[in-house]
Amino acid sequence: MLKNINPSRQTRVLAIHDISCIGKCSITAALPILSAAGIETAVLPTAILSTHTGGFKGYTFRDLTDDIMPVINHWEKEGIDFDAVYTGYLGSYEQINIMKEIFSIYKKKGALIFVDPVMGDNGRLYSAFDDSFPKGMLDMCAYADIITPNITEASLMLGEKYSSGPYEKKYIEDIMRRLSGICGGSVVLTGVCFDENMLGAATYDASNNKTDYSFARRIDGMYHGTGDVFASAFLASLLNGNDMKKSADIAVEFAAQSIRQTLKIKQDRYYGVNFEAAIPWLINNI
Ligand code: PXL
Repeated sequence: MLKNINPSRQTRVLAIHDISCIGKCSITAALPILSAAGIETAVLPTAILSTHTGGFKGYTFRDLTDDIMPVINHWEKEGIDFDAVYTGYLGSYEQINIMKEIFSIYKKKGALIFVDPVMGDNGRLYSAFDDSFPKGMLDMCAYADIITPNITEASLMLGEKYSSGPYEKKYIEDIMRRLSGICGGSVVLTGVCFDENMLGAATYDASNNKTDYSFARRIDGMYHGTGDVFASAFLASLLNGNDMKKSADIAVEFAAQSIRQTLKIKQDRYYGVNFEAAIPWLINNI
C-alpha cells in the first residue's frame, strides 16, 4: 500500500547519481523505481556517460562536479527541501567533499541521508576510481543515516581482503557492526549468502542493535545494476513507512524478480535487468 509520509506535501527525494545513458543503473533505475512508489524524485547528475563502465568499451564521460553546488544553491534560494538525500555513483573524488556539504545542508532540515557507497563489485574497485576512494567514501558514510554497501564495498572501506562467500554469520555481523561503529548509522549489506542456494541482504538497525536477514533463491550469473535496483526499492519502501526488515524483504524480492524477468529475454547482461516488468509487483507489495 503506497503511503505518503510527509503530511505537508508529496514525499520528495533528491537522487544524486550518474546518468549512464544506456545500462539501466544509477539515475535511470532510481528515478523510475522511486517515482513508481509515489515519491517525487529530484535528480542531480554527478556525470553523464554514454554507458556504465562495467562492460561496454569506449564509453564517453562528462564530469559534472562543477555543476553540482550551483544547482543546490539555486534550490536553497527557492527554499526547496527533501525528505531524503540518496547518493550513488560519484563522478570524481572531489564530489565526496561536495556530498558532505550537501548532507550538512539537508540533514539540518531533517532529511534522511541514504548513501549507497557505489565503488565496486566481485572484489574489485570500479575502473574509474583509484585506491584512495574507499577511505574517502568511508568518511562520507559518517554523514549517513543508512548505508547500503555490497560485500566488496564493505571490504574496501574496512581495508579487509574480499571473500566471495558463502559466509559465516559472525563474519557478516562483524562487518555490519564495524561499519556502523565507524559511520554511526544503520547498515544494509547486500550480497549476503550462507550457502550456495540463497542470496540476499542483511540489515543492522543502529537504533535498536537489531540484525535481520532477507533472502531469495540464487539465480546464477552476474546481472549489472542490481545494486542500484535494490537500493532504490529499499528506499522506496522505507519512505512508504516500512521498517528496515520489511524494506529489505521487498528490495531482495524486487531484485530477484527483475533478474527472473531478464532471463526471459536473450540480451547481454550489460544492458541491465528488466526491473520495469517487476514494478507492478513492487507497488502492490510496498
Ligand atoms: O551500477 C553501478 C554503476 C553506476 N554507474 C556507473 C557504473 C556502475 C557500475 O559499473 O559504471 C557509471
